[in-house]
Amino acid sequence: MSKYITTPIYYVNGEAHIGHAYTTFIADTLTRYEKLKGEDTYFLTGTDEHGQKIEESAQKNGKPTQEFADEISASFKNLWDEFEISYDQFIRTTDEKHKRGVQKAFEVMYAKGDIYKDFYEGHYCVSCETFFPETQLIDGGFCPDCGRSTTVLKEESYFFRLSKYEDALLNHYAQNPDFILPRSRANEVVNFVKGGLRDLSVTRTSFTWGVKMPESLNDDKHVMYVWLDALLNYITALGYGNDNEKMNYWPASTQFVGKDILRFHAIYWPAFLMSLDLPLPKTIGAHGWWTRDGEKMSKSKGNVISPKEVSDAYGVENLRYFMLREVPFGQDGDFSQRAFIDRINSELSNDLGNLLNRIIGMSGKYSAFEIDSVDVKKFHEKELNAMNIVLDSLDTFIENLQTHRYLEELWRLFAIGNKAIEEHAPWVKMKEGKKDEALATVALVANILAKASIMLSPVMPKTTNIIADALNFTINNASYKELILDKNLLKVFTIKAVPPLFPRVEEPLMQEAPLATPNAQELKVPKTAEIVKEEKVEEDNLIEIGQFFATSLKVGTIVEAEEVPKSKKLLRLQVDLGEGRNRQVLAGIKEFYSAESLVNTQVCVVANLKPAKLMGMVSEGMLLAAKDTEGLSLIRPEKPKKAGTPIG
Ligand code: ME8
Repeated sequence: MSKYITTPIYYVNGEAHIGHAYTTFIADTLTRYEKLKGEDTYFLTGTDEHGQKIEESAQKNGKPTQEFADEISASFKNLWDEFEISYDQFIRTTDEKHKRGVQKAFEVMYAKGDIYKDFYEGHYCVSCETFFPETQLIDGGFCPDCGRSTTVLKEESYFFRLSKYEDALLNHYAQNPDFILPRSRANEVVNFVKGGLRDLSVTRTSFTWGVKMPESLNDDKHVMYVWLDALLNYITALGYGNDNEKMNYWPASTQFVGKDILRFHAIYWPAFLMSLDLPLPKTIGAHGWWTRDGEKMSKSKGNVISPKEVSDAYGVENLRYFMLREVPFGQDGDFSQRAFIDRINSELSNDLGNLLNRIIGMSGKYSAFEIDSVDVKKFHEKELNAMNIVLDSLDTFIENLQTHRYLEELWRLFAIGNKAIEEHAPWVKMKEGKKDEALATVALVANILAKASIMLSPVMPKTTNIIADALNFTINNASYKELILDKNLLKVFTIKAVPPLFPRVEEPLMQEAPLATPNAQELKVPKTAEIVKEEKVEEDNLIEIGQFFATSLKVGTIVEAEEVPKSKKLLRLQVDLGEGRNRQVLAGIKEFYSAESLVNTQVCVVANLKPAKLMGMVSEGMLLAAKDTEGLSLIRPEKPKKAGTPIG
């Protein structure tokens, strides 16, 4: 059976960060693994380019929307090309073929009676491109997913009869326990559906940057809801609604998503497919988040790490290994250079790199680099059995998407090799005149390395090719069959020396980038280059008085203040802005002010910032402060003013 593997299509509102790289690395690894096994595999990735969020990002950047989308989409594609991601297709939702496919799907659902026209009134979060019922809003107005403020929209809209598919979905989850992996994530989806599904608004009239309605509906006031448009990419890429050329790959075998978009993929997507009478994907694999100081890394928060920067410093294959090994699939992980360096030094350099160097060295001394497996079975049956048990166990781990367990088990092979060398001490055997035994140990380890490199190749394709080259074989489906499935040993060959594959890393190779969350950004001491850049921006970019007044500055009285546990920088303040309720403001000023000293003092607050979440808490404003080399000082009114007094 053929395999079809997908990543989410990434929004073009900012460049890729390591969260996107992670999803793409896992999908690439699984694709390479399936291809190694000889499966006919198709791998799709791409970019999601419609919707209000993209329109707004383009405006902010002063570019026409399509031009902006072209640039960011190309930056994703170029990065994946530089990383040698083995995708078969890079889809863009602005591709004409995709748009036609979406229109076709809309027509099919409409003809079936699954789409109807009505009115929608609700709270809409532009950042998440989602409506939320009032009961789900935080403090009556803020988005439950991202904490930003929502806007009330009343629109004529087409609706998809999601409610109709409630039972069918529940049935599908019950009968297909691997539909959502890890299985622990399935409960939240099941509970959400059991809570009742409302029909889904699938068109918008408030903006125009989207796929147009099918001509047959003759209703060009509407454009498609971005999630309907985006989800359908997985079939339009295969020619749905056009030539159906690659529809033989459908249903997908594994669709990778971050847990943030599991609901869309495990509820809406299968319901759309049922409506189109298409089979459902076998598995939706939902991984956790890469965080920074405990917060999800995201383009809109600006706290991201660039995959290019990391790969330039540490190498892309080391990065792939680290990301897949460090975090159990489905769980969150904090990106730490320390942890990364530890894994490079101990697992890659010591366990793998040194083992290879040791046998190259020994075979050079004992047998002029010739390696012969002829006596391996005789002297190392125990090790061969242990090795085969490990090799046989690996498939289950990767098929269950447990990449960390896969690599952990794979590393047992190197432990078997290292232990065999210690126990059998070939240098002693040589002195005792037992050359055949010494050479058998060296050959055992060469075989372990060969088999391990085949299985490691989906994660580290280039590095393992170098190892295979040293061991005089090629990693491909034929060698997979020969050495892994048939459990054969290497034929006689001459081993080659290799350049150091994993140089030890003594100290961090990247400067720890400053956190760019709103508060921290405000408080950051600019480096000289930044000052120059900012001054230049000021010169080139004078603002109108109206732009200044777009910022609502107010006097606030701090009513309560406390430290945020586990945060070096943050204080949590309750600030009275004369609104009848206090605002919670998280301010990065802990190093400069004690919580007690702030209570009952006045500050200047930016009062109309979109709320942001810091360390899981909503912050609804920002304090003005000045910082130089001597420290930070809050900006306060010269004389006390009534809370809420406007500044300007
Ligand atoms: O959601 N940690 O696009 P997007 C791990 N266009 N993975 C992360 C991550 C993080 N901190 N941040 C992002 C969209 N990702 C939609 C998808 S699909 C039909 C439409 C990864 O650019 C993760 O895979 O916000 C997440 O699901 C995806 O990027 C979201 O990318």
